[in-house]
Amino acid sequence: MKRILVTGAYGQIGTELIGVLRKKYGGENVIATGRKKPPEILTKDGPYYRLDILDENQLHTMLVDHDIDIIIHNASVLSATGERNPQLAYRTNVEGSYNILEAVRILNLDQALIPSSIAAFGPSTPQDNTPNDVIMRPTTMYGVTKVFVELLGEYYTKRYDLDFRSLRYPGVISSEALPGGGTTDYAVEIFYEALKNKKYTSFLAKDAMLPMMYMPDCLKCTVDLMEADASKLVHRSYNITAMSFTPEDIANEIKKHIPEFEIDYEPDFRQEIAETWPRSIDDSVAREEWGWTPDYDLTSMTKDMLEKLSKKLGVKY
Ligand code: AKB
Repeated sequence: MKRILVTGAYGQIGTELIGVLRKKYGGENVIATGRKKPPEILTKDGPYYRLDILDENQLHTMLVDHDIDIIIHNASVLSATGERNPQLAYRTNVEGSYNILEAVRILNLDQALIPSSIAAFGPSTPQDNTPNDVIMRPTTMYGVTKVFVELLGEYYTKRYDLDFRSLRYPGVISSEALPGGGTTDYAVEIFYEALKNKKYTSFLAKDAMLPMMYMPDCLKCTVDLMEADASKLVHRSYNITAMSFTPEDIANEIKKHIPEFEIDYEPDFRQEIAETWPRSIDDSVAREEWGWTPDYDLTSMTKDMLEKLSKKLGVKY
């Protein structure tokens, strides 16, 4: 059985990914790590350790002591926080990912899966149905660090035969842990506000269309890429998507369940970030090379989100 270490385990994706991996690989074989005190969900079925990815000695010791085969490196500063604090984003995303790749190389581990993002694209990228292989000149610090991670990982694959894999996550919608510091976070906040207050003020404009995905699909593509047969992978960094919508589209979908829900718009600096990203992306390369297909669209995601969140918040609609 493979032993997997996940960084940033208490984040939006990590929190749910740990549960899925522990079910498949066994609690003791999935090591959750992060810098904060973990929520109970991360400690009940397996180990959680404090880990600072900028501390190379601590990182190497942990990988050796726990006999790790695969690292999923989720710790990352996202787009909005990255614009507020570019230096922090640089250190965490660039130096952190470099430390991970070096550790995998030196210790000869089986695989490093380091997520990228639609933020790796920029204003000169075609914004509709953006292809997998295309010009990438992002204008945010987060985007710059993600292009770096993709290129460095691919360099390590070519130069050292290291098994690097990456997914360009779109905005991820989920009901368990909240996202933190991203431009697509509105698509989660809107559900909490719709259930609690029947009203939401969007920090993106009404027509800001972005690629998105529901958490079950995000977990599926992450595990599927990790488990994909290496001989089938022609690429190493993959576009991945399930749907594209605007704040107005999702508000209209929510209104089908909560007719009195209202939305207004006060775009802030995150709107400028969104305008540099694709409106929709073409994930046919992931579909061809390792069989990716999403299960949820806007309608099924909205229904499921409202059901799950209303139970969690104890609010009827
Ligand atoms: C963000 O909005 O920064 C992230 C992302 C798309 O990578 N959710």
